[in-house]
Amino acid sequence: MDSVPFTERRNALTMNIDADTVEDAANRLHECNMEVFYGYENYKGLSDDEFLNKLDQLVILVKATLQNEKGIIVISGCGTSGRIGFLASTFFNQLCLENNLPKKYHYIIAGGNSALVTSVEATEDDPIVGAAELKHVSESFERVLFIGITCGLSAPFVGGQLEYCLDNPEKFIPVLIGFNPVSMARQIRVPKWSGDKTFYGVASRMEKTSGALILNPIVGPEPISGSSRMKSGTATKVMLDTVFYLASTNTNAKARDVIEEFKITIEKMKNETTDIANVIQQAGDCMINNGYIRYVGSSTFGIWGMIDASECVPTYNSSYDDIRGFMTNDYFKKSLNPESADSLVSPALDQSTPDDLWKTFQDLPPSSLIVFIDREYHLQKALVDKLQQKNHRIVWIKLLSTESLESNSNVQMIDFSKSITSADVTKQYLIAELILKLCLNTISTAAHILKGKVYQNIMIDVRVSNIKLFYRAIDIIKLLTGVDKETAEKCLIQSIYQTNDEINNQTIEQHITAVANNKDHIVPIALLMCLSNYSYTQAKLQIDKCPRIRDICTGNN
Ligand code: S6P
Repeated sequence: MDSVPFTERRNALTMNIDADTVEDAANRLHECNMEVFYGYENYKGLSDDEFLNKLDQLVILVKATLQNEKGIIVISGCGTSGRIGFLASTFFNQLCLENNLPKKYHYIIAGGNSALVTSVEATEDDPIVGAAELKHVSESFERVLFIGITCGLSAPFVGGQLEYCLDNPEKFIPVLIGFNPVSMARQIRVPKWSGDKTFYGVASRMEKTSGALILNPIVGPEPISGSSRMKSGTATKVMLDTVFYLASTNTNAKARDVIEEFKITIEKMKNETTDIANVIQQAGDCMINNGYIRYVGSSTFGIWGMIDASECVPTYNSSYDDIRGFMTNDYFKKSLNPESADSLVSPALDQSTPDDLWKTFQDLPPSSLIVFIDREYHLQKALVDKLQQKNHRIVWIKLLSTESLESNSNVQMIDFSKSITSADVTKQYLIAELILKLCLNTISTAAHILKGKVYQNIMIDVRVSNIKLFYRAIDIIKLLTGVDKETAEKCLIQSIYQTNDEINNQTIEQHITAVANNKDHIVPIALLMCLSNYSYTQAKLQIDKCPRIRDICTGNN
């Protein structure tokens, strides 16, 4: 167990979350969220003194870069890590403009803009592309503070960038954010990294390099194992917001003070557990009955909605339509890096007017659930009324809005506004964003649990779309069936290629490419092949008959 990285371990608090009541599930997820701040086992999470000192050092580096005319801060990551970097750079660039500074923050996400709201997981395995993108964005600057985020200390895309920084110390200061000790960094070689390099090699080199900074507090295993969009994503957001906030404002406060304020507010989310649990129940009922969930928001609140929705596709192999987020203004489009006109851009990037939204929502399946984020509930009242006439369920997440719910309304409100008491407007907004992230993660995660996509606390139906996920899938099959690694890998590969024959002549990269053309439940089929000694064809037939993946593992299929 000790060699399993913290970010891949199973959390003892959620071992049976798939059998919990919705209220208990909401409580368990909240307790896991608080581990980010209070720590896990003997580790102190974001309250660790050594870590907080390093965070204060980073504040000094950011401040210096903000004041340097030829300086830029580049934040990079894959999947959720890249999305959180994008949101931080968007928010703090806005603050730069308000402080009469040019935009000093630049984001890079593996897979480009479309990866912000769709799954482009395979790109995280490419260190060459990562380094080339960093070189490109930093070309016209003399000093670059590079912040590479990879929660598992594993993504080669970020590894290649850190290596490039280490090779060019006169220009770059490399900072690594992740949530494992360096000894647990990924040691697996990837085909595109020459000289047998690994992420572990780069992280070890950083440890020995003066001026390079590694920020890797241990926040403990994810509530759903490996789902780093949850706690690791939260910790990333808190760290970036704390550092950038302190560097942009005239204050004597230290990282500890700001993190404490985040912690106290997040703790208060517990007061809304009953309302959160009600919404989880409605979201679960909606998904079980093939309804859709929609989030409607504007500015960064709307972007958080789109991001939460899009992450369910790779995490639970859910369909693109199950949960989607919509923007009511063009804030998202305006925040994007310019890309070539022919680059793939998701339709979700478009903002929608109330009329557009009605056109899209009028054909929603019966009993769908529409979540209005903060001020959008009142701004879109005409749409709310039309949706209610069609008997859809309406949820209002109230954050900073000062309006109230009409009396006799049957809208389900979760009111966090009373917990957001910070006197500082910037901090109020950052805290509201964090609460929103946690609330949406809780709703979408728990709804998938109710739909049967999780067994104990394992996301069984994960899409095997990169090397990390390929090895995670093998571990899941081994753990749940007791077979050895070779058998697990053999069945997984047969399931990927949809064949009863053994495949021995393909590389891991080819396996990942083959996944892109396979819409099947790859891991559940492989699981059943191992559990019941079925051929691929037999297992596929069985899975097609049994919609609840959880039932395969409990023998109820
Ligand atoms: C996790 C999410 C993934 C990860 C991505 C990067 O819930 O689905 O997209 O963010 O794989 O992981 P890491 O460990 O490099 O931050």
